[in-house]
Amino acid sequence: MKKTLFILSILLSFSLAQVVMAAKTIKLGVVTKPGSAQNIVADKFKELVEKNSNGDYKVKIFHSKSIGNETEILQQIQMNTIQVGIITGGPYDTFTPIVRVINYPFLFKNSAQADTVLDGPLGQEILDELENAGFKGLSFSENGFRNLTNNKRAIKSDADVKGLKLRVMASLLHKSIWKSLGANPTPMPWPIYTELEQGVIDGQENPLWVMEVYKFYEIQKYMTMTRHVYSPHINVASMIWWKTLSAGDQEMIRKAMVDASVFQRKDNRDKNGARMALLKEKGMIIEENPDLASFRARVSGLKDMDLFKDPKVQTLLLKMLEATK
Ligand code: EAX
Repeated sequence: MKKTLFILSILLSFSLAQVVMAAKTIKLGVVTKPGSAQNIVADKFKELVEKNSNGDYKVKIFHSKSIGNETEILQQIQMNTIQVGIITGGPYDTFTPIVRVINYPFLFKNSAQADTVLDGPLGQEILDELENAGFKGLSFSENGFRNLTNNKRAIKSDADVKGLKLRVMASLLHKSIWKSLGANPTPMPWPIYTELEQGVIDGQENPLWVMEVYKFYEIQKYMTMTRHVYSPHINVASMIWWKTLSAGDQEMIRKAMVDASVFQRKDNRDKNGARMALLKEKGMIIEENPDLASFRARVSGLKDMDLFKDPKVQTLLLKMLEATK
């Protein structure tokens, strides 16, 4: 009897320990592959959380679409099967329409302005708003300013865009931007190498690091520095999970994500010079000074579209436009 009790108690404490350990594993989802902007944030976050919690928490990173595309990762975060995500701004569009505001074309003039606005009260309004969709908004890191690449022709002004088959993110705003510019946009989840290679689409738009890390220089001849949208990542936690954490753990985790974001933004920007050099060396034909006024003129009506009709969204957009004048 004593022996049975002894064995039982050992078994019990073992399984209890497992429950405790399992509860402390943070599953983190990104759609992109190691070396990508999202993964650099994820790696830093993992390092900081594991260090600052003295090993209480482990972060397990799921990348390269191993748990689905960005929309699917967001759905899993809502259900708390995944706790944390580093997700591009675009796909939030259907979950929390107010996020559209930061993807507005030609909104931010430069990185410093994007930091000031997103780290300030307007960025906080967006993070807070995410709670209504089941996400605890933690911070913004960056994909960066998006540029157009294609395989058809050099693009200098809006007229050259006409009829291009372009892949866009799962975002109604992104689709509307490219429709307004005369392209033929098709929403597709990431990644898109095969579609570009096979000519299902003529082009795509993304920040410089993507052309390097995903080797788009192998399959895209032309790039135009349009910088049409500043594309942040919005880093979130599952609201269901968040509510179970102590205030101390919440703050440790939030701070780790903020620090990882600040680290990654600088890292990304520091590398852009070398990336341009690499892409030229690989033979891409790069238009560095396109006629951006012609692009701007085409998208200027977007703020009056249905996408921004909701009074809350409209109000924030106007504040954003004012703050970035
Ligand atoms: O970072 O889907 C996209 O175009 C995103 O920019 C993607 O996450 C690459």
